[in-house]
Amino acid sequence: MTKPEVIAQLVPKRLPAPKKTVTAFAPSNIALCKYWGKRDAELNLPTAPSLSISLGRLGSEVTLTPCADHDRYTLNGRRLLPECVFARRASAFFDLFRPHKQFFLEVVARNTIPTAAGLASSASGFAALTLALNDLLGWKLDRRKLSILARLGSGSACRSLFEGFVEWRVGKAADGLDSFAEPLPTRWPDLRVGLVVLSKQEKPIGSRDAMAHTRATSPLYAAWPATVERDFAALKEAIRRRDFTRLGELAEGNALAMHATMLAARPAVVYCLPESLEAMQAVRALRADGCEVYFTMDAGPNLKLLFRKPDLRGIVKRFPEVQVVAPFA
Ligand code: 2P0
Repeated sequence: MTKPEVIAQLVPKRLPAPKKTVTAFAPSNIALCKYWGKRDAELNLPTAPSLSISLGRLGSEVTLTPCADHDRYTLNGRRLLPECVFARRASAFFDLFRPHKQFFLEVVARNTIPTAAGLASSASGFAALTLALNDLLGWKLDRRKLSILARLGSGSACRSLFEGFVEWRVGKAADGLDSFAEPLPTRWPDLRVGLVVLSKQEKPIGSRDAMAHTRATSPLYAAWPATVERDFAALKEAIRRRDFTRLGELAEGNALAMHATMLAARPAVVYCLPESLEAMQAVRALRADGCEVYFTMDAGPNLKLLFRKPDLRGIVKRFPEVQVVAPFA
């Protein structure tokens, strides 16, 4: 199944004239139960479900304006070269939807989450682009369908269409029409996410390639889908019951299990730096001291902390640079 075949089932054929300019925003999301491995690389269909939390006002804002000759990109006030990864991937995404061959877009994007720190993923960017295209081209699609389209740009983008806790259904259909994200009903006002930036170095390998390499070569990968299924069900239950200890233990365990699959890949994929391990130990020491905090970590060396509002002071003392997000504020 190809992307155009899926899109033909979702996007209306008769559309109004495109608007002159539109702006859309989508939040970043942090997975508590990770997406790591695809059953279909063309459609970004996952091998297992995942569950994330969206970061409120931290994310990507994009303005799209039709223009002549070629696509143009500005990110945080700087022009991007058309060869850079984001520009190439975004233009390939636009290719799927251009009303005619000479239809190009001027993209002005602003990330409100630190890009240089490797915290901005493609998720909020592709979610915002999808929302903007829906408005610009007059598709009038609901969020579930937009979630499916955003997934074609980047898997984790399907979760950035929603606020709060979000699950991404694994689905089983070959066309992926049953693999979309949807929000969970639980709100948790005193939950906090802390972003701890430990390195601004470029990562050794992008998550798309690292994921495929892990799946293809890691002897530990065989255990991963079943681990995720269990963690996913338990996390949903912990969220429903607002059991923070269980949520933290599951999220931390799931992140470490994902990194274990990568460490066993041949050659290994190592995102951890000495600073990452030191921060993990610090989190555990805080916990032993009665400050209940957990970490999760994605395809990069930085940590994301999970804690509740009353523990903020202890965390800021140990991690003075932490950027704190209140996802339900
Ligand atoms: C996640 N990550 O669940 C996991 C945890 C990274 C580590 O989703 O190839 O950029 O575009 O579908 O979505 C990063 O993968 O990959 C990711 P593609 P994506 O957040």
